[in-house]
Amino acid sequence: MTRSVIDPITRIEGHLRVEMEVENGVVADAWVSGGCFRGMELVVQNRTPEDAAQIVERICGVCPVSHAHASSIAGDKAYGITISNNARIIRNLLEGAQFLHSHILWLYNLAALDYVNPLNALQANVDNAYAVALENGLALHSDLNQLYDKLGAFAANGQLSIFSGNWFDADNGEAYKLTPELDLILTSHYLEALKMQARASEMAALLGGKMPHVMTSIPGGNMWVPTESKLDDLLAMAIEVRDWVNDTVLADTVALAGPYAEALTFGKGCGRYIAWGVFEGNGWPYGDNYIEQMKNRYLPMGVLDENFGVTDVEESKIQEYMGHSWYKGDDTYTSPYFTTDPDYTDYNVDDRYTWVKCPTYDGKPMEAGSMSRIFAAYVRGVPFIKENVDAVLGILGAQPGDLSAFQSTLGRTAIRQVETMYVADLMVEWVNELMEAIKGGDSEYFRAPERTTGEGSGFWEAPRGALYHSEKVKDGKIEGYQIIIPSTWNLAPINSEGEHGPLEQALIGVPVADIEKPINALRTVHSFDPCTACAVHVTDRATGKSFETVTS
Ligand code: NFE
Repeated sequence: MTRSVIDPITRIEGHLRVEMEVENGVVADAWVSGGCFRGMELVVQNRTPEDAAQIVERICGVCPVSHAHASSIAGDKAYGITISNNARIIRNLLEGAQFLHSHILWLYNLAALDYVNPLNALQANVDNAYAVALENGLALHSDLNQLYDKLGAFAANGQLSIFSGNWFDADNGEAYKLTPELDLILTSHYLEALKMQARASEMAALLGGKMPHVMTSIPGGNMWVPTESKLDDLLAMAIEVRDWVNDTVLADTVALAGPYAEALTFGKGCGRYIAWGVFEGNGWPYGDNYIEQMKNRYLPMGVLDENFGVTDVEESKIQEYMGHSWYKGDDTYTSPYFTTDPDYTDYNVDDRYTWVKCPTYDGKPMEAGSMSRIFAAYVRGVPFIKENVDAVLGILGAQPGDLSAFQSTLGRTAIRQVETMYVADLMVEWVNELMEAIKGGDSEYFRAPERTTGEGSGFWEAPRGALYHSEKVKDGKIEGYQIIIPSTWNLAPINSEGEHGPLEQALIGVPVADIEKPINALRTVHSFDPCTACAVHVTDRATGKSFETVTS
């Protein structure tokens, strides 16, 4: 038995450590530790819900829009507001722009370097690379000769910058397996992706005043007022990103499936999934029927069991357990009455080893994220998702409807591309929908509060998965606030029943040829697209301002 540790994990957001026990070349046990302590919920105490939506999005620079929206939905509910149809479309557009930014950035600029070695591209025959691209249906938007020369100059310079420190030199049979020609083609997409994620961000900035940390979505709707020229710009950018996405993301991921087929055999995780749903549907409004609203989202809500059976979310089944995290006590709290007293003790995997709390649903660990959303959408019969998921299953040699074929490290990586394509398509549809609504004379974007005392929970999705904000408001001021973040579900430690969290379970069974460079473990971590800046939050009971203290 040997220990293998990756600390810090790079090419993610935040501070994450993974410790594994390796036996006979396979991970036998694993512990995931979030090493960053924050305190965002405290900051919004005694402030207005409008302020809260602006403040809580500072949790993260990758998914601020999702936090603004989950907070705004909680505020809408506390204030008794149903937002206008225009505000619904604009929130969808703003959220969609951020999803595209995040998914493109994650695939190409964060995860791909586990599979693609840009320096190996220098061994390529450029003419052959063109032929390989044509044979495999891979997009050619860049001049590969120019890129080859540029890479040569870059390598000769000796300062490898972001390409240094990776495990490109690992020589253990499981490391980098692409031909130099494929490495060259995919490196061209890596560089194009830098522009495309920026373009998606530009859409968010246009709709939100700036990005990250947009300014326009607040309880009551959205403050962005479209003009003809802004809508034109938005449509042009949405089409540009959609066309690039449709050309690249899925074909590129499929190109990895041959050389890295082994990554389809490990990394399953806990096999249970939650999605709260995102992008409000066009049967608007749904009035007080929030469950119906969540089921009718473009990516609908769903809680999935081991057999992909879907049920509706019940808020009271969400709990958080503290016993393995650096907080006082071993209690389990039930939604929305969570509380937290931070209390750092030593890093000890037999006791407490992370700042990440342990959320469970019905007592079980649950995976959040793109795969959960796609599974929920597939089971609920969303046409685009069904069609494209079945097409990908065909490419993987699996039967239509066999969702279990995705339950692996590379499956999780591949299925996210269906979502990227779906959102890229929807962005164009929503711009057109907004234009039609305005042409039809609809100019309502914002509604004032119906009341100033109330409470509400915003169930929504960030790119990394199910996001929950809950608030209690009295006379227009926040008395209690709670957040559960997607990565908190995925990076959760062992629960009160001794069951490992989703990423920990995914790591167990991963082959490790070299404990110094456990690249399959890194691929598995990246397949979850973790963010520890998002994952760790506290409400300090000692101040008397936590949700639990107020309500009990
Ligand atoms: Ni910091 Fe976030 C997303 C949220 S995940 S990236 O997506 O919520 O922890």
